[in-house]
Amino acid sequence: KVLVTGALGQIGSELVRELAKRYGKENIISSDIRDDLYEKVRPYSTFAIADATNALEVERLIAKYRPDTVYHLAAILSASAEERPLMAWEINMNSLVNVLESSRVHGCSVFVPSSIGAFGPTTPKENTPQVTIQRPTSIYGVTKVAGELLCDYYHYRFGIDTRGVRFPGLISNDTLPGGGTTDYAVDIYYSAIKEGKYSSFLSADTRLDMMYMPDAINAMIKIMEADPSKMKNRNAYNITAMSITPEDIAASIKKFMPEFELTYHEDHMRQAIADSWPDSIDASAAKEEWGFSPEYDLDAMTKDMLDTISKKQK
Ligand code: VAH
Repeated sequence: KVLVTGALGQIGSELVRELAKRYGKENIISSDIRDDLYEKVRPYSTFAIADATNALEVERLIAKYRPDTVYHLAAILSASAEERPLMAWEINMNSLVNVLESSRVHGCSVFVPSSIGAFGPTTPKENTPQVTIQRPTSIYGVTKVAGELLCDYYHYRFGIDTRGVRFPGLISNDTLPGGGTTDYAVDIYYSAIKEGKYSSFLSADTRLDMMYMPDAINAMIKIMEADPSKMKNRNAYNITAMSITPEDIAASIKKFMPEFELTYHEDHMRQAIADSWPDSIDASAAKEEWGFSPEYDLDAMTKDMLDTISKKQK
């Protein structure tokens, strides 16, 4: 059995669907603090409303359904976190402690996502190593580094099977992201279809690691099925599929929509967050230790995004 917290979010809704396909919907439990997007997961799982920051609700959920694996996706993303730093710390950290504690008691394996946001301005920006300086300047990054360390601690101190990856920006067409710095890379495709143009809140030369959601979902399942004896890094594997700028995405969209126009209106807060992150990270450890291999490059992602969104708009 698998439990997904934050199941109605950008990653969760697609992960639940893929898990049901592979393991059977009767083995999937999805939870979120609200149920307004419940329809997204209803056909693929048993849904339960739960506030992951409430220890008793998390314990009740895990004690009732006894999952073997928990994918803990409930969290506040970087831009929203920067607006409400203390709330973001409480949500991201208290929910993680609750999931780790109940998983310790019930012996669950735990997947916890970190992010390229776990790096800061003093981290090497090009080909960022798996093990390097991590002094993030966003509260989101602080919660990601603290999360990586807490997951390592639960593994070494209590023997809990904790695993995780550092996600790049994730691009998807099922559920919109909320409050992320890389959300421009999702919005641009919807706007291209709707209006034939887009105004980016990150500047033209802002280079960031990105990945198409199907590759992220495959990586999340692959790492939890991997042979743990080969895993040296465990909780924070760098993974990425491409290192791109808004200009790169616009050039790719123009191959399918030649009239597409990209303009800019900088959002200083999200620009400052993006500028503190690496330009490109080194994913060789994930490739060597558990066979990570993304399939979508920029043009393949662009084609699939534009096709899927235009079908949804009809
Ligand atoms: C965010 N999409 O923008 C998330 C992610 C690397 C970016 O952590 O906050």
